[in-house]
Amino acid sequence: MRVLQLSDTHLGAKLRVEGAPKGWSRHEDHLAALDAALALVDQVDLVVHAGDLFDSASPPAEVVEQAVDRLTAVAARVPVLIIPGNHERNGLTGLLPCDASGLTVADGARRLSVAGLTVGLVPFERDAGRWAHASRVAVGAGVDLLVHHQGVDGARVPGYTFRSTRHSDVIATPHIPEGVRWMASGHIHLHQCVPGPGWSAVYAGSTERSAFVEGPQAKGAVLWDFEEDVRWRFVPLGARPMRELHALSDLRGVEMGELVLVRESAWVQAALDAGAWVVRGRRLKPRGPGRR
Ligand SMILES: [Mn+2]
Repeated sequence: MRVLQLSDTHLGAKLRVEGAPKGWSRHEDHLAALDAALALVDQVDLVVHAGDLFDSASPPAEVVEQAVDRLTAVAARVPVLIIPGNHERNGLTGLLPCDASGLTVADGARRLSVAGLTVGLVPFERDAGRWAHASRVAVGAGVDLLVHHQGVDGARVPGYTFRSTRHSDVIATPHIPEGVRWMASGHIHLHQCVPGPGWSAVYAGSTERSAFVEGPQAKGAVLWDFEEDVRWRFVPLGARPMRELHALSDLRGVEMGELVLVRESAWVQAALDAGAWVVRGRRLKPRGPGRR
């Protein structure tokens, strides 16, 4: 059994950009990244989307329509399972068709057998205790794969490690039902595998960059293979390059259409001349003594 895992597609995300062709919207990049991930459907028996399909709880109608077109087209070929992330605080059943053949939209914890696998689905929860309760419902007598949208203890992003002791929505071993071995996780945009005692949480990461800090990160999806051994691998896919300008010399190697964060207005023209699409950032205030 082969499974395609993607998450954090953030359809409908907006960004104010100078230098891009008229009418261009950052949403096009997120849509292209979703399409690139879904193009892997030929290689799998099941698709799971681990949350944050949309960037907002009330995405524009045309964005919803584009998502529905794609998900229903894929679901006509192999089953598609999707859960809401923290960006979809009103759930997804009001936005996506729940009667479309092959598409399962789970706004609550669910356990189901599909494509020869038993899968648990747990939507994002603001509180790890609530997540623990929901995951027990989703796991029941056991699952091959638990799909969720949550930070797990030990997960990392640049300059930060998620800790359940610091944030009430971060889950750790005591929250994870016994017997759960593999988790297809969403929420954290940096692809990674977080190993725990007896379990592993595999984050596919976001399919497109949604912040400049994600500039150096590879973006893509995860392909799972459930045979006698369970194996997974990250498949890097295209994403628009992004960088932050700390000095004019950082413009070296900028690609045409690269998104460049510029905090010094005096540098904007040089960046545009280099082919960059410019995002203006606020100047950072110097941190002196006595300031925090
Ligand atoms: Mn999220």
